[in-house]
Amino acid sequence: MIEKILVTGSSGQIGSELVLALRNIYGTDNVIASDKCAHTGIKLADSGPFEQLDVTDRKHMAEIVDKYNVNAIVHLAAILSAVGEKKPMLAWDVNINGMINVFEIARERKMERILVPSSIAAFGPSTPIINTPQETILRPTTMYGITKVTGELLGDYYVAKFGLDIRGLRYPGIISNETLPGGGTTDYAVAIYYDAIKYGKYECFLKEDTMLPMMYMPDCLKATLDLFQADFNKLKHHSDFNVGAFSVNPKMMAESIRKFIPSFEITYKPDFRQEIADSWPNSIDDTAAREEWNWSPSYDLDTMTEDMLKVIGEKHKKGLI
Ligand code: NAD
Ligand code: AKB
Repeated sequence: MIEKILVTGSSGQIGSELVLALRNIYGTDNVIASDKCAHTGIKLADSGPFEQLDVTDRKHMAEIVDKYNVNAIVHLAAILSAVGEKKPMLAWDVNINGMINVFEIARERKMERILVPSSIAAFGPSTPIINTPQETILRPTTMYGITKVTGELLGDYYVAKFGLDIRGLRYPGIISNETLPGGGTTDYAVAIYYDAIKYGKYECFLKEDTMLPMMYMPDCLKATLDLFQADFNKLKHHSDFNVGAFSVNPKMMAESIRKFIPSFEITYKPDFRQEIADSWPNSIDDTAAREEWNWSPSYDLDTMTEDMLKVIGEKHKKGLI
């Protein structure tokens, strides 16, 4: 039975919302948030246990695990694609050594469950780009992607070799309005909404026709919690589930915003992130997730746009952004 969950990287885009969702299910005191950064990034009213933890420090991670009798870990701490290309050794160190620390501590203590996200970054230019299959070519050209493929393989190794319960899903670009993204290639899809509200215009760092799979945060939380709670005996895959919601390019996103802000303007100035985006799929086949744990998204582009503009608009009116 899951009793105490440690969440690493909890101050980030996903962790700051996932911790609250986990606390709603498992109880505030049973979900220990942790991040290298001292600030929690979590709404104060809902705050619970928080520990400052650098995941590359295995001794400190083990001390925190033992202090709280942690028996499950959701491992979110990572360096994402754009920062990873600027600092590849940092990406290797945090993503690989952080992950092996989690797996080894879990193995030594025979933990109940581990969840580690992978990404569409596990794919590369030689992967089929339309409706990318579950089982396919994994030859990424970014350091971030290399660490994600390694994580998937390591996760499956620990399942097969040590019988650990490890689960993971290949998130597409995640779009949200609580915490800003932490240095990825899909970050434009969040920035565009903030700039639409604040300035009525946006300069995009990707070309207008760069099609990528994306997902709104409520669906990301749903996918993560559904997989975390799925019956292990029904899973044929473990660390590498494709999950999709919708595919979009910057031009389509601008058109969606114009349905609510007709005067919105977009310009394009592609930078180094274009090459990263061009190496990733356009769309994802998530049949395995649908069959093995009933995955099904709720939001499409326009329903997400309406909600994003509403929430960010309210923040702007209150002077919070
Ligand atoms: P993020 O960059 O917003 O947050 C990551 C957090 O990790 C940050 O709060 C950072 O302070 C922390 N961190 C960095 N180095 C650390 C270290 N050494 N020790 C402890 N903490 C450290 O990332 P996110 O978007 O929340 O991503 C969470 C997970 O989901 C990652 O594994 C990421 O690869 C994956 N993912 C995210 C997306 C997305 O679009 N957000 C898409 C695919 C996969
Ligand atoms: C990034 O752009 O690096 C992330 C991801 C898709 O993994 N959002």
